[in-house]
Amino acid sequence: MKYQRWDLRRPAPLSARRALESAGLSPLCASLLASRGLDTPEEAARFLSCGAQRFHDPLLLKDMDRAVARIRAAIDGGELICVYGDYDVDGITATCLLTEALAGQGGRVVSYIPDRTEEGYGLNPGAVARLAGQGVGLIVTVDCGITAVNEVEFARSLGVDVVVTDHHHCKDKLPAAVAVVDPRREDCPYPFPELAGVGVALKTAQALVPPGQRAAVFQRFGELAAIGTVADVMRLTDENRSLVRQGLELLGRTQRPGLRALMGEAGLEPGSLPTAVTIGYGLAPRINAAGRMEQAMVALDLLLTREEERGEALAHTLCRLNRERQAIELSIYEQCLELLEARPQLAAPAIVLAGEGWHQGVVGIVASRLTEKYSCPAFMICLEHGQGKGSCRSFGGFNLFAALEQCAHLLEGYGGHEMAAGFTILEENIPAFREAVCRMVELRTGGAPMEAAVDVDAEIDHCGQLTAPQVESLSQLEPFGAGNPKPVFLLRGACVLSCCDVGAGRHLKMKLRRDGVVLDAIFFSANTAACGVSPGDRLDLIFTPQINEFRGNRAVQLQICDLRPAPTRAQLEQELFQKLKEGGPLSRWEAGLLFPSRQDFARLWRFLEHNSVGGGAAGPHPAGLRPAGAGSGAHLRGRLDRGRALPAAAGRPPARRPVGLWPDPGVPPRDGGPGADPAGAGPAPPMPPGEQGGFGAVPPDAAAAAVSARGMTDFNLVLKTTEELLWTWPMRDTKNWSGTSWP
Ligand SMILES: [Mn+2]
Repeated sequence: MKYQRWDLRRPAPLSARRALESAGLSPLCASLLASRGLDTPEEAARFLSCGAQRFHDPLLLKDMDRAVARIRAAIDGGELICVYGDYDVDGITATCLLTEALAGQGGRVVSYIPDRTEEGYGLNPGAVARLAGQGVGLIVTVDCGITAVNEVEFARSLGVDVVVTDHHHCKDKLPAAVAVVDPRREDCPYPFPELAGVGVALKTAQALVPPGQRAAVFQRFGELAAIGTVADVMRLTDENRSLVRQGLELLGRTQRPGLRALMGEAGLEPGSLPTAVTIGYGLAPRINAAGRMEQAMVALDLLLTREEERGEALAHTLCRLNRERQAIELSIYEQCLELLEARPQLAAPAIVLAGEGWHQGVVGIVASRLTEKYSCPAFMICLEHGQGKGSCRSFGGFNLFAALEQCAHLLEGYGGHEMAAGFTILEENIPAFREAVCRMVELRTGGAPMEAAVDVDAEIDHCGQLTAPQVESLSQLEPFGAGNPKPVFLLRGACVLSCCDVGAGRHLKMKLRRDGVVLDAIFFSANTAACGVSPGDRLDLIFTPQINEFRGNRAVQLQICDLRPAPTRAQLEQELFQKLKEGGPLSRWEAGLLFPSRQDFARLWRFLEHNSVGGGAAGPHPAGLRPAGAGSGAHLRGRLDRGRALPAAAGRPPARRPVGLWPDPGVPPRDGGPGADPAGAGPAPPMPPGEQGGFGAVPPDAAAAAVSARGMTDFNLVLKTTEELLWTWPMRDTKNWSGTSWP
């Protein structure tokens, strides 16, 4: 098992799913969106829409008017402007974007990206002085600058104005720049604070032109904005969703030779449409490699160049740098594993490691890998001459920026986001820093180890839902990423028909069956031995459904995220009963499973009639059953009597059963019929072979038979479950009662 916890979202009410379906969404999409809280057609439509109307007015950004005025003046006055960026993908794309945009407006522009090792992140006095010496009159920052209070002051003293555009968290004091554009400023009225650095750069470029020309600016730079936004792991909702979705289309037909060559190197077939995954796993690591290996300008040149051959050569160089980066990363990662295995006390509650000679550019990725392996936040510090430069990655929602803020007295500097941040620290402060960080993590978790958890969107009621058109319909939710994760569904009790290892034993391939439907499944980076899976096993699994194209055949394939043995029916019923008692929500499938069958109920009824009527309690009681009269039996009887009496009183024939209360196994899901199924209880799940057919002959002790046939451990459980369900599920809705034969 990869995750200690599968967090199944609270199932959405059936009515919400129905409403989304009648608005034209497929049942699979509807169940996904509804369980993510987008449970009205209006909200779903607002989320899904990604047209131009989603772009907000750039002038809503605080200070944008001042930024535009100063940049305009520089362009008109022929001043030399420097676009000052950053060495990560967001920073590089932002630099390219604003450099081209200002040049396109007739500006004299140079670009500057600081060296990661020599200079570090953000504005620095050395660079400012050099730029001033080159005659730069205006520095426009992208993806940095929001904390550069002293550097902006210094630039002013040299007669250089600064316009800050950034998207990082603001500290108490803002730099005294001509303009400070940052959607995260508290006094910024912009409706969407989650833009990437490149998103803010795009907004600046758009603000420089009249409103009628802003769409054209997007056409020209949209692919850059999409790359930086995805690479910086921004939330892909609201404006970012539109920006990335449309930007990906532009990326597919980009005229930048470098990007085209890089997509080729990353294995994207010519003519196929890039996705957020293409960026996240194909383009971003290669562009990032340049900055990590102190050659960020290679990546900037790759984006800027208009020459085919040069684009190809630069793409080649980036791939080489990326391979070098991978080798260095592996060596540091292995050093860390060795250390953590030798001293396990260092691996919890937070990892804080420091080392000499570590490569500053790759420790952040090593930190990511450590958080995954050890399920806790990781802080990696590169030491040199008593000075440490750190990169950290979060786990389990621990807010890094807030943590660093609280440790500010131990740090020389810090900045970043909740999930990823950087800091500088003196070597002598590291022990105190480690202690402080560990205490903060412990405070958050209450001392318990952090668990690897995964959010599961919804449970599959019936595998008949997993058809190719249904699965294809999920693509309208793309692009997936932060804030809009890939759909993950839960399937319980799938039977393994066959399984084998593929890809040199690295991946597990299976054929599964449930509800009479056979499905292909693949579990990457897992095999039969590691999972202990063999044919005939019953599994619970979480997965993302995909379409697998093979020799022109399009078939549904489940890409498994995690799996575990399915509990036995008896275990499951106990578990579900507990959940029901505690007031937890039941999915359709769970309710179907828990509801006593019609036969169970009949036997129970007869048992109560024979043993409980009159309070005399004649006859033997099965183990644990309370004498009738005062116990649950009496409640149940009263409830059943009321239920029985109502339809008759309304002048109908005596009720047979409430629709949906005792779904017969094997009945297809009742997905039609508005108004039916008020309790949301679907059909009972199929019983595994061997557990079926226990209801044929009625033995003398019917109650005991019901117990053993359902696998319930004692009669009391049947009784209590029935009673609990009668009270919990809406039986009030008597209009659906029909038929005649109560037992
Ligand atoms: Mn950024």
